[in-house]
Amino acid sequence: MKEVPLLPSVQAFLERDHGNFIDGQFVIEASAEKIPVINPDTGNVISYIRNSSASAINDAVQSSLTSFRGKWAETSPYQKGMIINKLADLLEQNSEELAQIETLCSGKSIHLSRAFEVGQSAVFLRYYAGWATKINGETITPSLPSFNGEKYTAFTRREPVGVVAGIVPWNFSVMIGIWKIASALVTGCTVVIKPSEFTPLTLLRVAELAIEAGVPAGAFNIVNGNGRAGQELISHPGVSKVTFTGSVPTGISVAKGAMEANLTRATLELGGKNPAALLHDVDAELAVQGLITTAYVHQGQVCASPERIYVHRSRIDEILEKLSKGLAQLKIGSPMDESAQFGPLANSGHFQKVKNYFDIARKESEIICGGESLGGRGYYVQPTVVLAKSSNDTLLREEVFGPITTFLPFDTDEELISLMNDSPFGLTASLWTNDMSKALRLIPRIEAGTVWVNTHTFLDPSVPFGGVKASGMGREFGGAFIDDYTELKSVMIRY
Ligand code: TXE
Repeated sequence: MKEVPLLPSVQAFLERDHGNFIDGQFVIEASAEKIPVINPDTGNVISYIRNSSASAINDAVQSSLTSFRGKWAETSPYQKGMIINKLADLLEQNSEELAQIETLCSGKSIHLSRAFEVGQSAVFLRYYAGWATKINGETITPSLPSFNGEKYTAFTRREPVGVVAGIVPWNFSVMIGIWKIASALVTGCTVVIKPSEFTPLTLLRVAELAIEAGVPAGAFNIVNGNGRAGQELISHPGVSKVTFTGSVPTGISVAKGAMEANLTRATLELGGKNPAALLHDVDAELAVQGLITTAYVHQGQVCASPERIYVHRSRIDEILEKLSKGLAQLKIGSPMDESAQFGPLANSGHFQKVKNYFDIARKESEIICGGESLGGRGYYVQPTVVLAKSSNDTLLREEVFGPITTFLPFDTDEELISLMNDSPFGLTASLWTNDMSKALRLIPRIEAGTVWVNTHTFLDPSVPFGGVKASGMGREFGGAFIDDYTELKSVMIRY
C-alpha cells in the first residue's frame, strides 16, 4: 500500500484552529464546544471545528444580508459570471490540496475527490456562471380591454430571494455545497452554508478561494456545527430560502422549522431507494460494469445510486455470478492509496448502521457475496450483494446508503413497474436494455425524478435533478433551479 504524500499546505491547514468563515474572515469562537473531525480510514481525530453559537449564526446571516443589499447587488451579472468562473479556475489550481483535505475527512478515494469534489465542482461552477447573464423575466400583453383609449403593458422581473441557508451532507460535501453556493450567487442571492459536522473542512478552504476570486465579503459565509446549529440557521428570520440535502427525517424537520419560523421556502433533496431494472435483453457486461461503478462508488454513499436491482428471471443467475466476480476484484484500501478502488464508510455511526443491515440481510434474505466488516483500523466493510426472498425484505425497503445492492427477479413488465414504484422514495431509476421502444413506454410509468437508460448516477449540470414522493421537493441544475432562488415581480404600466 502506497499512500499519496500529504502536501505541506494540507498539514498546515489541518493544524489551524477551525471555526466559521464570516464576512471574508476565519472567525474562532473560543468558548464554543469543539467537535472532532475524524479520518474514517483510521478512526483518528485529524482536526476540530466549533459548534457555532446562535450569536455566530446571527453574525453570518447579518453579514450575508448586508452583502445582498450592498456589494453583491451592485455587482453586474457579467461580473458575477466572471467571478464564478474564476472560482472554478482556483479550485482547479488548488485541486490536490482540496482533494487531500476532503479525502482525509470523508474517506472518499483520492481519485474521486480529485475528479468529483474538485473537477466536477469546477464544471458545475462554469455551467452556473453562464446563467448569471440569463436571469430574465418576460414581457406580457395585458388581456383586459381598454375603456378610454388608454393602453397597458406589463413585464416580469426575476429578483433574488435574499439570503439562502444551505445545509450540506457528508457524502459529497464540496460538490453539493458548490451546487447551492453557485445557484445562490448567480441569481443574485447571498448564502450561508452549514457543512456536515463530519466533513466541515474543505468548504472553509473553498470560502477563502472565493474571496480570492472576487466574491465580496459576506456574499458567501460558512457556519460550522451540528444539527442544532443547522436548525438555528434555517429558522433565522433573515434567511429567505433554505436548500437542504440529507436524510428524510432531518429534511422534514428542516422544512417544518423553516416554514414555522418565517414562512421560509425550502427545497429538499433527500434519500432514495433507487431501482435499476435489467430487462430480458440486457447486455450483461455493460450492466454489471455499470452497477460496480454506480452502486459501489464512494462505498455506495451516493443518494442517486441504485440499491434495488430487479432482473428478468431468465438472466438473474448470470448477472449475480458476474457481479460477485467483479466485486471480488475491487482492491479495498486506504482512500489515500491511488491504487485502491474501495475505501471506508464515512463515519462510525454510518458504519454501525451498515453492519446492522448485514445482520438483517443474514436473517431475512440471502447474502450472495460480502456481508462482513473488515477487522483492523477504520470503518471498512465488504462490497455486498443480497438476494431478497420477497419484495417485503427490509433490504428492498429501507435506504442503506452503503455498498449493498439487493436483487429480486421479475417475470413481466407489469410486475416490474409495480416493484419499481413500490417505495416511498422516488429519486432516480434506471432501465438496462437495448429495446428502446419498450424503454420509452416504461419511462412515463416510473415514479422518479430522473430515469436513466443503460447508465445510472450520471449527473449533468444541464439536466434537472431532484426527487418525487419522499425523495424531496424542487430541482437543482438546468434552468429549473432559477424558480427556487428568485421571486417573480410583475410590473404593469398604463400609458
Ligand atoms: O444526515 P442528516 P446524517 C442519509 C443516509 C445517512 C442518513 C443520516 O441514509 O445514513 O441520511 O446521515 C444537518 N436542522 N443521507 O445524519 O441528519 C447536519 O448537520 C438543520 C442521505 O449525516 O440529514 C448535516 O449538515 N440541519 C443524503 C445535514 O443536516 C440539520 C446524504 C445532513 O444531516 C438538522 C447524507 C436540523 N435539525 C446522508 N439536523 C443525501 N440525500 O444525499 C441535522 N442537520
